[in-house]
Parts: sequence; structure tokens; C-alpha cells
Amino acid sequence: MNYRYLDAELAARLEEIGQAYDAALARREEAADVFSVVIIGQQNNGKSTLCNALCRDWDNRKFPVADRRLTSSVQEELDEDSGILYVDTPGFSSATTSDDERARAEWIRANLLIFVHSIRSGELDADEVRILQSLESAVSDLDRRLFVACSKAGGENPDNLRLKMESVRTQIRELVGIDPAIEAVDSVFYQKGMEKGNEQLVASTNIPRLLDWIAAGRNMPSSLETFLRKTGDEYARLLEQARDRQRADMDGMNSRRQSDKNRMLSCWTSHESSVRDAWNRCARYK
Ligand SMILES: Nc1nc2c(ncn2[C@@H]2O[C@H](COP(=O)(O)OP(=O)(O)OP(=O)(O)O)[C@@H](O)[C@H]2O)c(=O)[nH]1
Ligand SMILES: [Mg+2]
Repeated sequence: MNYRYLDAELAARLEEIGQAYDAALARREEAADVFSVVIIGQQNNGKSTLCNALCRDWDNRKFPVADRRLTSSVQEELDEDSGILYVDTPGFSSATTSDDERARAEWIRANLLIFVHSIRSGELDADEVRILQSLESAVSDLDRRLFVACSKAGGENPDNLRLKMESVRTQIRELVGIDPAIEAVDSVFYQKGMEKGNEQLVASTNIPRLLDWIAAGRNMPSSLETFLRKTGDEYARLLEQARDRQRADMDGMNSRRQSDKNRMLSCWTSHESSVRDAWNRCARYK
């Protein structure tokens, strides 16, 4: 669009927001229109096992699981019963941690995000903090959209577990500035409990709480939708501002033109008789 008649600051802002809006619109057209839960976290922390547990796959057939770096590309599985698309992402490490566009695209198309941290390793490490900080800047309403699943919690000493959980919570609050849902979970124990019908074991894994959280978030628009709505509102507001400014400029120009016209008219009125006399005098010598 051509904003050259506007002042430079407003024109630049309009250009910028217009581009961001168009890019987000194009992304939304590419994205599947299905409720998605995206699972992210460091390698080997139990992302794929958790995906299987959430899809009620007790044998880890849907999302391959191993004790080495396994998931190397995004893998999705639609859970037919709930209509939820579970998206398993490759684990990050120092070597792979980056502001990778692909990862961001997955984050922002998510309705909900689960960040998997292994509670066996205690606090979050620097890479995990960095990823959470990037998430916070890329994803809108992260507080409500994010669940931090502290995995491999089964068998941990309860007092140690409580201390570790408290320090992870504090880290997230102080270093990332958010206060999301956070629970100690164990996907393997959950799978076993479900397979054997052991309700106590199932409840102890906190996976039912995670499932409740997902169910409660079913009305969350994706981050992309929220972004589009916010950017769309801002774009419309700036366009209105541009229209008002152009209208005010036009009004100013019209009133200047009118006052110039009036000035010339009164000038002519006051000089008209002397100009006519001079004209008539000249005419006599023609
Ligand atoms: N005890 C226990 N083991 C778990 C849990 N979650 C995962 N594991 C084990 O941890 C290992 C890695 O699990 P994965 O689910 O493959 O981990 P991942 O995060 O998907 O790993 P990458 O795809 O390589 O990034 C496997 O041996 C799992 O059995 C858990 O909650 N409890
Ligand atoms: Mg995996």
C-alpha cells in the first residue's frame, strides 16, 4: 500500500503491521484447522512417551521411544476420540537450540503447549530457560497456554521432589516471568497403571490432571489466531488514524484555500476603483 502522504512514523508503523498481518494470515491458511497440543522439551526427557500416554497408547507404537536421541522431525498423531492433534517435536540441545523458524511455526500454531522437563535433573538448565524465554516472546497468552510437565517423577523421594518442583516453579516465575500450570508427572507409570487398571498408580502420576487441563483449554484459540486478532485490531486502528490525519490535512488545505481566496477578493475590492481609474486613464492614450 502507498502511505507516502502520511508522516514517516505512521507510514512505517502501518507498513510493518500490514506485513506482519499478511504473513500471519498466510500461515493460518497453511495450518490445519484442528485443535493441537504441541509437546516440546530437551532430548530424552520423555516427550514421545508422554504423547503416547495422552493418546492412550500403552505400547509406545504411535510415537517411537528410545534411550537415545530419537525424534528428529515433527511427528503428529490425531487422537480420533478427542479430536486432538498431538504434535511431538525433536528434542533440543545446545547444538540444536536456536530461534529456528520451524520450531516457532509449531509453537504459534499450537492451541496448547506442553513443555517436558525431566525432574531427575533437578532445575531447568540454561537451554531450557532460553527456550522458555523464546516461547514467551513468540507465543501470546503463554501463562494460560503452557503446561510444564516435570517428567520421570515416579519413584522420586517425595521431599526431594517437592524441593525440586519448588525451584523449577521459582525459576520459571523469576527468569521467564510467567506462572503456568506445572506438575510432576510420570508417563511410564501412567501407562502401566492404565494397562493394569491400577487407579491409585494412575492418580499418582498426575497425568489425569494434565488431561483435565487439556480438556479445560479446549476453547483456547491458537496463538496464531490470537496474534491475528490483536494485529488485525491494531492495523484497523492505525488505518483509522491515517484516514483521520488525511482528512484533517484536507480540511486544513481547504480552509487555507478559502482564506487565500477571501484575502484576494478583499484585496481586489479595496483596489478595484483605483485599478479601473488607471485602466481608463491608459485607455485615453491608446
Ligand atoms: N521412568 C520414566 N521413564 C520415562 C518417562 N518418560 C520417558 N521415559 C523414558 O525416557 C527415555 C526417553 O523417552 P522418550 O519419550 O523417547 O524421550 P523424548 O523426549 O521423546 O526423546 P527425543 O525424541 O530423543 O528428544 C525412554 O527410555 C523412556 O522410557 C517417565 O515419565 N518415567
Ligand atoms: Mg521423542
